[in-house]
Amino acid sequence: MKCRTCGSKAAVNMRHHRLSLCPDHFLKWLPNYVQRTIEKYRMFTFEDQLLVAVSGGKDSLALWDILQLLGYQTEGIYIDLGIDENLLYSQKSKESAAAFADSRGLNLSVFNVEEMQGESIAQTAARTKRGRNKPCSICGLVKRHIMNAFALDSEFDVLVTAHNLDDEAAILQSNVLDWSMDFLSRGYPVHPAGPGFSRKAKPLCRTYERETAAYAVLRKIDYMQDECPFSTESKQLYYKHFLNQWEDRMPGTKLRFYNNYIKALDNGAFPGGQDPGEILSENRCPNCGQPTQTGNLCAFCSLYI
Ligand code: Q46
Ligand code: ZN
Ligand code: ZN
Repeated sequence: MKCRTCGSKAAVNMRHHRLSLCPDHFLKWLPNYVQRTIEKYRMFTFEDQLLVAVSGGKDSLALWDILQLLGYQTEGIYIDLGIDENLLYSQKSKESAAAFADSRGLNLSVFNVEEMQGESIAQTAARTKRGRNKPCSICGLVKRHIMNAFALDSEFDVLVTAHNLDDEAAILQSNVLDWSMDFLSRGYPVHPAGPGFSRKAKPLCRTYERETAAYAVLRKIDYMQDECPFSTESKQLYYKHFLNQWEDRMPGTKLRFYNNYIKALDNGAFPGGQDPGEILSENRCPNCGQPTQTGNLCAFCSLYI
């Protein structure tokens, strides 16, 4: 297999794009592809201050690297979830994120959930009804709340997350199987800012996970390779498994599934959903001030009060 651009030996074969590239040309191609995605969905501009959510894994570090190369103004946020039983998952991933930031002279703000809330994610999951057997649901809620609050307080223009195409296709698959019209109506990869909510964007929404992995390896990024021990309990993994089988038989399945969904969204196929950034209610959570539909405690504060 040869590089389409220079004819030398290809290192990455992307059957979904009918494109094979050598390391040098792949490392040029992916940032350009991400830039085209940013422009296509009008995610942000070079004037915006971006806050990049980093986990220490391949996707978020590859994304931070790409945004820097493209010339965007970025800082990082890392949330220490305290998932350290057996694997020292949080400790090791924090070290990867911090080493990456240090090596490039970038700012990384670190938040420790246990220090802030008095207990780790695993402890909250074990104590609360909402989290029992579902630490990921607690974890997602806590991460979103802390990142959103920091992005607003520090006046970042956009909170950027590293969800890739495999993540987005799996979420979409789950929402389609449930016909969750509410979620389906707000699956766009960029969400406008609203009262109490930061603008959010997902520049890797059309990038396959194996592309970010190849990029991280070829760029010699020292990322955290272990998976969170709770990830095996996530439904997403199950959907990813099936999507991978379809992709194998029919290259491009995930990309078509996602792109055509976004086209359907643009054509008004899933109306009526309310973006969290568009909660126009005057009601505020009495503890943290975040907008809520009812004026009672928000979902995050309810976990701890
Ligand atoms: S960190 Fe948190 Fe993930 Fe671990 S507990 Fe689940 S959501 S799997 S991205
Ligand atoms: Zn080449
Ligand atoms: Zn609250």
